Amino acid sequence: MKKSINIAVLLLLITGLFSCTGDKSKEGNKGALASNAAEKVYVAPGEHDEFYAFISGGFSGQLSVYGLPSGRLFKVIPVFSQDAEKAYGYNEETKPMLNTSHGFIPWDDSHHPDISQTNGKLDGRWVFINGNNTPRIAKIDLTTFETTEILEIPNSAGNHSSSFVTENTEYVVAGTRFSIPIPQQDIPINEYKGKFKGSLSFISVAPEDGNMSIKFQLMMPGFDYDLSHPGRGKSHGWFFFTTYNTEEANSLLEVNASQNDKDFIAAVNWKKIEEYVNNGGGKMMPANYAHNVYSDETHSATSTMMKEVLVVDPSEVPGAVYFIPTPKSPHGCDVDPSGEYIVGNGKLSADLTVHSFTKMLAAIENKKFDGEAYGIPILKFEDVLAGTVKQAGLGPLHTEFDGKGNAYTSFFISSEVVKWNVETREVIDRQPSYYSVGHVMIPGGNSAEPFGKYVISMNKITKDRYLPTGPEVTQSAQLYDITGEKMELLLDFPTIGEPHYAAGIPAELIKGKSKKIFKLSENKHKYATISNGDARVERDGNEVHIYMTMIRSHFTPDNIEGVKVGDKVYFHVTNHEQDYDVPHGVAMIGANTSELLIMPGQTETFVWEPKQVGVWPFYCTDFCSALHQEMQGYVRVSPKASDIKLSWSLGDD
Ligand code: K7E
Ligand code: CUA
Repeated sequence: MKKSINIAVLLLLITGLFSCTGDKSKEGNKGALASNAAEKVYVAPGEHDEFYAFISGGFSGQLSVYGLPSGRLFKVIPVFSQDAEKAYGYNEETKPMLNTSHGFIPWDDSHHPDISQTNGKLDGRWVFINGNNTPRIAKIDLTTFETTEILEIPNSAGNHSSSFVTENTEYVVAGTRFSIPIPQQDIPINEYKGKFKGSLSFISVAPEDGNMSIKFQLMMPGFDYDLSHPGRGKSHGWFFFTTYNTEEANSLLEVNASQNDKDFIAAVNWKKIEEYVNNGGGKMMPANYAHNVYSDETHSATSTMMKEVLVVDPSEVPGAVYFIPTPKSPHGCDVDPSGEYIVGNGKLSADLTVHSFTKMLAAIENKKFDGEAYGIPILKFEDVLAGTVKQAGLGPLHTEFDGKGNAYTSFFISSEVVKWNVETREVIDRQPSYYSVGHVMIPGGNSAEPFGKYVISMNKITKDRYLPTGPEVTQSAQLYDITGEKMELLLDFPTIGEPHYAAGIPAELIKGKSKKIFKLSENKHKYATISNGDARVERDGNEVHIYMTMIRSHFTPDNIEGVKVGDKVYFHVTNHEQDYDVPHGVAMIGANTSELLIMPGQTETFVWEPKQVGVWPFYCTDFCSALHQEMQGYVRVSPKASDIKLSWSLGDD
């Protein structure tokens, strides 16, 4: 008896040990732990996720919306790139959104979404995101999840230290990555040093409607401005920017911009500059940049070219800008929820540098400077330093906070997320990421009140994590539970484009405000057809305007004659449905554009230039009812010289 008990205990121990070592060797993604993790990310069919995550689409130029913890993709919001699925940038209404001083630019590289705030807390009204390539800032309305405003940034190039908001969304900030001649001019590249400048733009956001306009641009020395974050709480009124290439090299930066042991974090007292500007400071400079606004009333965008911008020379505003030396080409620049600590992650450093806002103010007060750069005082490293996190990992990039006194830093080279205590700067935990993490994100992590339940890492490389799909494999995010002392990896999920930063928010804060339909009675589109009796076709020279309506399951009209080869045919189509989730689509054979996907109560337009005589069909592209396949029509196209009169009909009328 005694013997058999011992054997049973031994068996238990052995199996226990086996499962334990088994778990370790497979990084805890199999067996009992996996089912525990599965439970934590499982959102039962019909149930809702706890958080929305807005993940940048990187080189797709878009913004994707995921649910957390499930990792389910809800929507890809077109921002800077044309999207045939939603007709964004293809229909006449949204083409102006992609207008710039370089003309129609149908693509960009989007990196950093940030959600609007009130009193340092997420308010869930808008998401802002930057376009790096042709510098732009976009605003997405969180009642419709649609891009409603895009502002081009003049005097900027590689708009990377963007788009971060101050604690009452007073400003969304956009900083240039590349310095350039300002104004642009034809000069030798090797005259970079001293002649090129970097601009930091402060874009005011109107409290009621969110309208963006550039309040001022700060003309900074010719460094590269990499990332930025606002002060908050005690440091509200300040903004911090990491710089690299303080060497001001213009070639082989890999070597030439890694000479200085320390670059800078630029600390900008924007309140001081705001005051200076409000009192008439700064200079108006000629410029040319697009301001594009979409209206939910007219369902159309307009593009206006702006002709000047207010620029400020920081050396003319004493006390407005200081440089804080920060080791080794810092990338991330992150401020903790209290506003006291500014973390600079030197890409080439093993240690993390944590600066103290209080010490910075004291050093400024005592005028303890270590020289200046282009008239901007340089503080002493030791005077501002709160401390370092020693040997935390390799290749630190970005830091996010959980609101419970902990920070989470991503390490690109050692491919891990490291948790450390903000006050003591001791490392608490480290978990591998698969592989080579860029940003990390905690919902509300860039606010005074983070929701420290999950962190997601956004990874650059996936290799063996998914089924192979040829040479190009998906980018990926990973979800970790951070409610305990140790982080726990719960889930991998693929992302669109290259995910850089993301912004997360509790679903409760926005889901109740989500728009369900557009009221037909409030449709102010110039070409809307509100009543079926007004459906018609009009000719104006070689332009033909079709005023069409759609409802389950027909178009009015659906037979059109009298169109000729060489005409420019505008389909202005209004969806008469007033029920949630009943869009109709419309597509025309041979149209050199995308389909339209029209929401209830909305009007959209596409242009068709028929090139061949015949009778050509159009149809609804969205399976809208049992008789969706019957939702179709014809346009008769006659020769150019034909005298067939315009006519239109539906059924027998
Ligand atoms: Cu580190 Cu563009 Cu924020 Cu990517 S950036 S990772
Ligand atoms: Cu309307 Cu299908």
